[in-house]
Formats: sequence, C-alpha cells, structure tokens
Amino acid sequence: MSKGFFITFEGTEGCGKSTQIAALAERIHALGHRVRTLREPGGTPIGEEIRHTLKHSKDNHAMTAEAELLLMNASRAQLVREIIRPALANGEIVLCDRFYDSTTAYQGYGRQLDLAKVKSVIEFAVGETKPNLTLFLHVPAEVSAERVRSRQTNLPFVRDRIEEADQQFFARVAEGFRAIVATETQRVKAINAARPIEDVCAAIWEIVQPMLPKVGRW
Ligand code: Z5A
Repeated sequence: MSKGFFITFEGTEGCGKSTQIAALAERIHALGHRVRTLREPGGTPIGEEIRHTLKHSKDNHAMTAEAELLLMNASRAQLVREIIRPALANGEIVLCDRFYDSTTAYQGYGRQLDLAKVKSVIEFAVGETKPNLTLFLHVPAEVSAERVRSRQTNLPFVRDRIEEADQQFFARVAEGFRAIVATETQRVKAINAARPIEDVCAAIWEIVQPMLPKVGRW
C-alpha cells in the first residue's frame, strides 16, 4: 500500500510545467517532506534512451503513431516500477512532468489512435499506479508557442520530431486535454497558467498545501 503522494503536471508545450515543478518541490521540501521530481518520457536510464529515440534521434522520422504510443508506455512502465512505486512506498511526494494524460491527449487525440486501445496500453503500463492529483496548466496556443520559442534564445531554434507536427495536431491535443479536464473532475485541477509565474505558483500551492500534512515528512 502506497504511503506517499503522486502529483502529475500536464499541459501543452511551454505551459510552465518544469518551472512550476521546481518551485513546488522547493516549497514542499522546505516543509520537511521528501520530494522527488521526474519527467516523461524519461526519468530512468532506459527511459532517457527511449526519450532520445522519440524526440531527437536522427533516424526517428519514420516512426509510426503505434510505435510512438508503445515507446511512451515502455518508458512509463520502467519509470513506474523502477522509481515511482518504491518512492511512494517510501512515503515520498512524487512530482512528475507529464504522465498518462499526455498519452491520451497526444497519441489518442493528436495522432488519432483508437482511444480504447490507448487506454488499455496505458493500463498495462501503469497497473494500479495512478496520480492522486493532476495539475493541468492551461495556456492559449499562442502563449504555448511563444514560450517554446523563448526557451532557446541563445541557441538556433530546433524543433524535435513531436514539435514538428502541424497546428491541427496541436489543436487536437488541446481538445484532448479539455476532454480530460471535463471528465476527470476529482483528480484533475485546471489552472490558468497564462499569468505571471508567481501567481501560478500561488494557485498551485493553494491546491497542494492542504493535501500535504498527512504524507511524506522526514
Ligand atoms: N508526449 C507524448 O506525446 N505522449 C506522452 O505520453 C508523453 C509525452 C509523456 C515531451 O517534451 C514531449 O513528449 C511533448 C509531449 C510528448 N511534446 N511535445 N510537443 P518535453 O518534455 O521536451 O517538453 P514539454 O513537456 O512539452 O514541456 P516544455 O516545452 O519543456 O515546457 P514546460 O516544462 O511546460 O515549460 P517551462 O520549461 O517551465 O517554461 C517554458 C518557458 O516559458 C521558459 O522559458 C519559462 O521561463 C517560461 N515560463 C514559464 N512559466 C511562465 C509564466 N507563467 N509566464 C511567462 N513565462 C513563463
């Protein structure tokens, strides 16, 4: 039985997940909780190799949507068993940058794979390990695009394989996230992330802080 607490962050590219995870981890740690930050795809040595294949490998352009779905979930299956379950069993608070809602949004809605099949692959990958809370950081498409550009001001702007998809793909992904927020009302909390960083931090803390006292203290 898991003693920790599992929070996932979701949203479109550049919505501010990494920024908010770092800030939240610091606040949680300062209260004396054990906290662990992870990302998907990746988060384990095997997962990071899969991440490279999915995103940056020069030989990945022929990847099919089905292969993409399975690789995302191979990385996830490894992360769940190697890191997330032991950390939760140890009473830690786990913050993960993306988890299975991204698969529903990107591979289900974005790549238009059969949603029932996507769900069954996810279930195989995660088993009983599901987030206690999911924070969906909502930003309009133009803010998302601008923040992705602003990430790399000192470097030539290079898109990875997934970022190269067309605007219709990203509109379907956004629709997928809207559907998840509308259906999973207990677990998923939507936050307006188009505001200044400190305001988003405060909105997240208002949701997370009341859930903390019971779990993960040293
Ligand atoms: N993917 C998938 O298809 N299926 C799956 O199952 C999973 C993932 C798990 C992972 O990419 C890709 O994999 C992603 C989905 C797909 N693909 N796409 N496209 P990633 O991990 O490389 O990147 P990402 O998850 O899309 O996130 P990101 O681009 O790194 O952004 P972020 O972490 O959400 O945002 P950030 O880095 O914190 O902020 C971006 C910039 O905005 C940065 O300069 C910040 O300083 C700035 N920022 C952040 N917040 C603010 C506010 N509030 N105001 C102003 N500026 C801000």
